[in-house]
Amino acid sequence: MQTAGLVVLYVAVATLAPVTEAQFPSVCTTADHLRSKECCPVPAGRRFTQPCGGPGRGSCRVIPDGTMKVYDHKPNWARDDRSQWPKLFFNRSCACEFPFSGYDCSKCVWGRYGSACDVAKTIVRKNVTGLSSEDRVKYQTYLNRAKTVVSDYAVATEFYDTMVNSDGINPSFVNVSVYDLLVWMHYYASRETILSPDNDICKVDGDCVLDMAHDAVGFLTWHRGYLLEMERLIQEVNNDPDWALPYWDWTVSEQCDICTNDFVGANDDNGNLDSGSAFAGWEVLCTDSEEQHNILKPCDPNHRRVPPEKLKRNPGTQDKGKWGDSIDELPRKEEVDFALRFATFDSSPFDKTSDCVFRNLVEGYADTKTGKYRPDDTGPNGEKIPGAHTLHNHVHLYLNGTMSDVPSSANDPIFWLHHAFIDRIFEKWLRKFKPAVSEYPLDGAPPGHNRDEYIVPLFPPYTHESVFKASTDLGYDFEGVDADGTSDGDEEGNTDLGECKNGSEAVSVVASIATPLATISAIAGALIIILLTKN
Ligand SMILES: *[C@@H]1O[C@H](CO)[C@@H](O)[C@H](O)[C@H]1NC(C)=O
Ligand SMILES: *[C@@H]1O[C@H](CO)[C@@H](O)[C@H](O)[C@H]1NC(C)=O
Ligand SMILES: *[C@@H]1O[C@H](CO)[C@@H](O)[C@H](O)[C@H]1NC(C)=O
Ligand SMILES: *[C@@H]1O[C@H](CO)[C@@H](O)[C@H](O)[C@H]1NC(C)=O
Ligand SMILES: [Cu+2]
Repeated sequence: MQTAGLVVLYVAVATLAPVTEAQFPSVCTTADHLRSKECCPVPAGRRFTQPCGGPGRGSCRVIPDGTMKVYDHKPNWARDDRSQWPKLFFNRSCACEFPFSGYDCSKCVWGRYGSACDVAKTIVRKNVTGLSSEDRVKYQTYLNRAKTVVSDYAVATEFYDTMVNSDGINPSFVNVSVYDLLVWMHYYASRETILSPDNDICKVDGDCVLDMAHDAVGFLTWHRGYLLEMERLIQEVNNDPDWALPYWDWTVSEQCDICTNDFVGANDDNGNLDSGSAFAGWEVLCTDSEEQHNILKPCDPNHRRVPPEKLKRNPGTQDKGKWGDSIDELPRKEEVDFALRFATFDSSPFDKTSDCVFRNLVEGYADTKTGKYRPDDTGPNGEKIPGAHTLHNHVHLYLNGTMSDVPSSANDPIFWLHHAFIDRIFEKWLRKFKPAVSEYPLDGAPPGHNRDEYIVPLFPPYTHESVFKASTDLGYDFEGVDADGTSDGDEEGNTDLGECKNGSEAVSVVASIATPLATISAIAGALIIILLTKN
């Protein structure tokens, strides 16, 4: 009886959640598919008989090259499964005709809905402060459902060369819940360790981890694509195509005003979520630990700790000596306004050391008084002087818990609300400066961050360039942002750029070429984020 009940429940849940987006569709994770390198499923439903739906919907094609950059100077590069994403695994996928999309062309492009994708709709991301209690509860129940409903994407738990080698083909994929899929994706992009940090190569050049989502120019576009996927998944799992991700304006309060049980949850002095809060029972995965980083494998989402590892959050309690005097309070609106004065999106070397550019200010390695990158320093008496941990990074650290380990931070449901606000700041910048696409570097950025490289690990693949445009072209808008990027309460006329002149001391971003120095700083950047998040 009990078994039958479970089966019925599973079927019901599976019907509720027909499709999801991300690593590889489960149907493509068989030995045959890995052998042929083709992932072109026939969409479900009687009317479809051909891969990708056939004429009028989509066809199977060779995946166009991203820039196909080869980072030969990085010894691990050839062994990184994400290099030339996704072509190590698959070189053919569905090309869908407008307005269709998805791995089998059964979905719609951003901004289109309905079974024929003929309903155009712009959803609006709203300020959490103004949400009705009904919408707050929705956030809790919708994410909780995603935490249990099984995704139709499976994730890899081994490196490719362990699965496909001279011994044959042994697919190593596992099914995961929709929410855990998202956590896995963020982790995979940020930190796929190929060699142990103790390995000699790592000791020599520090090149063990390449972050394809942070610490470089792709930070804003990577997270934009990721949030779009998340929003769509939550809509689908909950059968609510009108749902939009809310944003948390953390500048309105010095302390976390949404860390209460009627939203993301209160916590005790040890950083444990209140047992009466909506996410108190959640187990975290892919967290920073010996097992995950030294076993030389991608994160296995089914690897659980005993006792279970739960979400942690302890806002405002972070060590000031380590992170700076302002770390016990949230960033201020003046800092956001300062970043938004910078017309230059990014500059060579397009990483965490870039001075006087919008992206590095928002991401949080540049000082929001001077505009310049500021690393940790040592004072005259050997004391540590914390570097800049501003805006985006500041909020992650301030929350002091799961959110402070950046690679696994998407475990915490507050992640999405924080990043929706970061995306809103990005949107204000896009509407204010209306950049040409050439403002985004074609070359010279760290691996995975260049304009026409694919956003790892989204599948089917799409590029950074494809989301470097107004959100209204991607089917969503923000409450309170008008067409030229202004909103209520914006300062007028202030042109203070700290130590940066004319918006930038930077060279033009167009077609810059990576210098050896850039490479070194990219490596240093990757290392520093590990140190930063490992504490
Ligand atoms: C795709 O991969 C298959 C299997 O390895 C190979 O036979 C084929 O030549 C590849 N096609 C392209 C266009 O790279
Ligand atoms: C969000 O709402 C709060 C409270 O009404 C307000 O103070 C704040 O300015 C709003 N933020 C944005 C970005 O509109
Ligand atoms: C994942 O679930 C699908 C659908 O139930 C199933 O066909 C597939 O074999 C599962 N994959 C793995 C790796 O368990
Ligand atoms: C919070 O910050 C303190 C001081 O840096 C640290 O000791 C503690 O481990 C952090 N984490 C949590 C969950 O409180
Ligand atoms: Cu991130």
